[in-house]
Amino acid sequence: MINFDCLTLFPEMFNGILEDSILKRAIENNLIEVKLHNFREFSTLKHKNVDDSPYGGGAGMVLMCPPIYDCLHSIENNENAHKILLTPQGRKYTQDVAKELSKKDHIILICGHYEGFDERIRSFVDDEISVGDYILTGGEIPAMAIIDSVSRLIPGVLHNDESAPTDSFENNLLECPQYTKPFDFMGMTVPEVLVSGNHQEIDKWRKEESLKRTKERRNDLLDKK
Ligand code: 4G0
Repeated sequence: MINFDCLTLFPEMFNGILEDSILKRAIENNLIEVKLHNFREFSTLKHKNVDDSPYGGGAGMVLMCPPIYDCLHSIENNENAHKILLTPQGRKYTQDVAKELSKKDHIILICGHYEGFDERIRSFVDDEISVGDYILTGGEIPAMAIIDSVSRLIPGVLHNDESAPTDSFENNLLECPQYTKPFDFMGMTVPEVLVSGNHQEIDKWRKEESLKRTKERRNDLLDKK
């Protein structure tokens, strides 16, 4: 069981992934728990502001410390949780990071908006993560990417043939081409080896195609091997 707590100004944004069949079932089966906390509720200011203009001047707004600090400390056992700030300046998120996080039992995700956080917020957390080199309007989509990718690594979350260990990236290789019925689609047929029944040949073909595809598209992954 992993417990996710998510600090966000837009908790409704998470409805989609939490109502999706796989994560919904994981929640129902007590394999994960996701709690959303709107830190605006912790603002003590008259208009419930959570941001202000930057010291030193300049455009944009900066998320202030007090609402995030108080929201964080309202979470039971927050001192033992792995606390993550979602920021374009964080360490880059990969399948290896997902695996590392899947071993935690309590993860707190802090989603910011605006132009960024008051620098002192960084001292509240254990980790800063970026899901890639691009800017979003908030940290919610990165938080959802983490909740989804970590949850599917928890034993029992995936059923069927979607078993995680054979996935791409698990072995730093892209998957080989895959085919299903019909055998002939508008003249495009399935490689004969796949219908040969020779499992040794099939395994060999898949390994070669996987390597070929990784070389063509993601040579950087081969350096990691
Ligand atoms: C903090 C994460 C948060 C600072 C968050 C923006 C992309 C990512 C945010 C900023 C995010 C990512 C300085 C623009 C919210 N966008 N790549 N937006 N700045 O993980």
